[in-house]
Amino acid sequence: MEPLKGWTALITGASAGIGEACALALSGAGAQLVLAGRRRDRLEALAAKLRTPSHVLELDVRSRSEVEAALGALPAPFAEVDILVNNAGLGLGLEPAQSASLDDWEAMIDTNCKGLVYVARVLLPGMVQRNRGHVVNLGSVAGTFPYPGGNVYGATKAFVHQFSHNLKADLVGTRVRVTDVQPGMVETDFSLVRFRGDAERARKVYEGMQPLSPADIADIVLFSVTRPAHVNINVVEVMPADQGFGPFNVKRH
Ligand code: NDP
Ligand code: 8X3
Repeated sequence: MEPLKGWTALITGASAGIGEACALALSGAGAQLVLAGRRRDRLEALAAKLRTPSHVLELDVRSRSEVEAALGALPAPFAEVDILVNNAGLGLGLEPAQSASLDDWEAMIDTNCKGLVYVARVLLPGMVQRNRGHVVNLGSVAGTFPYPGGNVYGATKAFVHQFSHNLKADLVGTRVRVTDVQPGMVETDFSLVRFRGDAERARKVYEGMQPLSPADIADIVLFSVTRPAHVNINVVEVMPADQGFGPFNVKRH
């Protein structure tokens, strides 16, 4: 069965992790794809594995001019994007706010917030005009639950949550849907990026527990976009069975 046959999906951050898994899942369901990210070689390798047509788009979502130019000039067969998986994002560092790098904070805001809205803003008019579309934003449990060192990363994901709800408010009455998927721990390159290539530190994040896999998240994205047109899944919060909520931290004197 190919429930997404005739649909075009654009995935940001398709070169790794959750984005790559979403590409495999949506292509498996029949969608043709625009695969966006900075690492062209990885996008091309993924394109070669897909069973549906795809278009590789080398794109840094932090650049508003690049996003506007690239998405405004998609080749005709891919120009009408029905599904946006707004997934490109990153966490950088885990230092407390008073010593964290302001450059890292800016990179997270530029990617997770500004990049996400640039892409959405360019694609939304076409979706509304055609009265057909779905924006899936990758939030995080970090947008709801604080943890030490989560400071700006968590704040960017709180932004994603509220932006998703406000998008939904604007789109009421159209057949353009919005879903905020908020995962807990998923084993990808996320921690490797967060710890600047320190593979041992990244490995330890998932040690002795079973994290979610990128395919688990892709499954949720596929489920969300294949509901009947009148059904909008607003938010999905998902954690590994092995993850829970931290207690309040109290400093006793
Ligand atoms: P990965 O590091 O494996 O993948 C991140 C993807 O984002 C890569 O494809 C990368 O592509 C892309 N990306 C990063 N910066 C940019 C940019 N400036 N322009 C374009 N693409 C960019 O991490 P995940 O798959 O885990 O992360 C995907 C999303 O899921 C993120 O938004 C993350 O915050 C979120 N998330 C992850 C969780 C986890 O535990 N892993 C939990 C909750 C949410 P390239 O480098 O080629 O540009
Ligand atoms: C990424 C998961 O828990 O490291 O969003 O913030 S976490």
